[in-house]
Amino acid sequence: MAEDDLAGAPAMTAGGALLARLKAVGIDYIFANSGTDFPPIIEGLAEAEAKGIALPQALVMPHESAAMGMAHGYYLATGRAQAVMAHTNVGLANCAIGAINAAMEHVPVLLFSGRTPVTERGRKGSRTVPIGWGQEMRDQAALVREACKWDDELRFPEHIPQMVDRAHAIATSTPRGPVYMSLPREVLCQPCPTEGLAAPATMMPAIAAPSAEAVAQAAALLAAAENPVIFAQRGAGSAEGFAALAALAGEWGIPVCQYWAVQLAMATDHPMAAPADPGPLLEAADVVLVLDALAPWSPGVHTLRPGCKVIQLAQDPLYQRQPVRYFRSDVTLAGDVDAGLLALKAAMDPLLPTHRARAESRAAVVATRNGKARTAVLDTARRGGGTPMTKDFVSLTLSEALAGREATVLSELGCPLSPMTLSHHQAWYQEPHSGGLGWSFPAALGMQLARRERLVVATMGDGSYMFANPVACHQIAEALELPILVLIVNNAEWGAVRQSVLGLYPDGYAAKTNRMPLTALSPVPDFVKVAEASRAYARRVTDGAMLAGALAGAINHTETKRTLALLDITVRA
Ligand SMILES: Cc1ncc(C[n+]2csc(CCOP(=O)(O)OP(=O)(O)O)c2C)c(N)n1
Ligand SMILES: [Mg+2]
Repeated sequence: MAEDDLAGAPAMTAGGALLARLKAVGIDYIFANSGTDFPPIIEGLAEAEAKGIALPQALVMPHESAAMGMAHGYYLATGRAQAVMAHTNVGLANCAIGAINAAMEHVPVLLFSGRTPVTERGRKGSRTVPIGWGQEMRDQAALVREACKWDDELRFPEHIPQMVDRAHAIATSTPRGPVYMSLPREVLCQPCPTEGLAAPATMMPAIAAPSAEAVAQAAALLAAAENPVIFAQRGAGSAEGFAALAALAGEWGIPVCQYWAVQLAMATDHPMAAPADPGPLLEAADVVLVLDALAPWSPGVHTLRPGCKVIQLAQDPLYQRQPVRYFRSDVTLAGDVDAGLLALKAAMDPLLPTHRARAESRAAVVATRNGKARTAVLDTARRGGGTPMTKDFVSLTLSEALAGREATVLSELGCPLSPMTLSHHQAWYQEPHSGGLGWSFPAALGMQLARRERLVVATMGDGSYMFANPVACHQIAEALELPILVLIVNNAEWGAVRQSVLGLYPDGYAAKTNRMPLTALSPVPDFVKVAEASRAYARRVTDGAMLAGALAGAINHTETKRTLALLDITVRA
């Protein structure tokens, strides 16, 4: 549109137009932490309200890490990308860990932050206060560029519809991930034509799918294998993918190893669900199917048999953003895991009659082996119920408390997966492999926002709870009435860091100290009081014998009183 064409056309503040366009492409929520760059956005919200223009719901986020975590959780629950808006460079810096986590997990997020005014005077929105100079950056997008698929700056208000369309289409194209757009204050203050703002998106995402030939090649390899194995880390993509994997593995007698899983690909009590240790499986494997696994095993410890063929299926099966990742891939299938699994199953089904005898005898052997291993895991977990408890005991007891409910459990150094009995594709989420801690509390809030009827349980270490900016998260839970259940598995330390020291220096000086340097968190804060500061239900549990009752009480609270419940559970270091 030429400048002349804009004159006289119906218009609104560009800040409001941006929000209106976000609504049109399907954004439900804007998780926002505002600042002096926001007047045109806030004015736009009010203007749209006054003019009856549909906008996404804008929610106040007292910390940007919560905004990113909630957008992440909301996407995991719904498959719908959301928007985060932050204040200039400083707010964006607080979004960086969330962007790194989102990129790792292929979670699309439309990330925006203001740009300090470009002009010192003479324009609406020009600099007025010293931060106008103080927040200037030579390359603001660089703060998140490594994590983002695309970034650009809004230069003219009339670019808003096409830029939003492009941002959304790129974020939601495979491999999905965050995108970033910077918003200079003067541009947001300008009028933007309203015509077409509510029109459907002009750009559709590109969704990759493997070729039929590649799928047939993978199917032939798996069907002919003596000892096939499946590794899965990021789930099976959807309920359909989950069901397809359960059927495929069951019919063909293929063990499924969920080593360091961040999402559930197979019910933990499925006969083909193997122990999480890749070692014994790889010793025998002649064909391996890797389902969206960044590091399906640890090459320093586990080795493939000579001649073993590897098939990798994922949105980005070669993980192209990672400089170093040398897992072989003889057949590389790029696309969504659920669609890929359905295609693979369809290609393998006709081959089954020829191979049925071998598949059935293998299934019997694998099921017996897995059953024994699972019984041992559950027995060990059951024995961990003293004072203090083990994490495995907490996990088993939580799982028993959730029986019969379609709950979602998150774990960030919280409850381990193996002692749980979980059976649907949205039953389990662990912190992203990027490891930016402080993720599970806000991600659970985002999931609860999307699925208000579901029981969402965020389990996390005491360290992870503190990384989450818990005061901000409790404020959000109360303000938005999000009745999640939070379990802090509290060992008063950064146990993972201590374990890592013991792993590298098992007989070293640090191993012999009473209190290992840089790992202790005592004196631990009174987390019950932190939760109570936002009027949540909160209890401490120190004795394993009391845990089942405490969980029942907390779950009952979330279901009847509909506010957050927190249990601070003392576990062994
Ligand atoms: C933002 C961030 N800072 C630091 C780390 C390093 N780190 C990894 S695990 C861990 C300890 C987590 O402690 P906690 O949640 O209490 O679980 P625990 O290890 O005690 O089981 C730390 C500090 C990280 N992953 N992310
Ligand atoms: Mg800890």
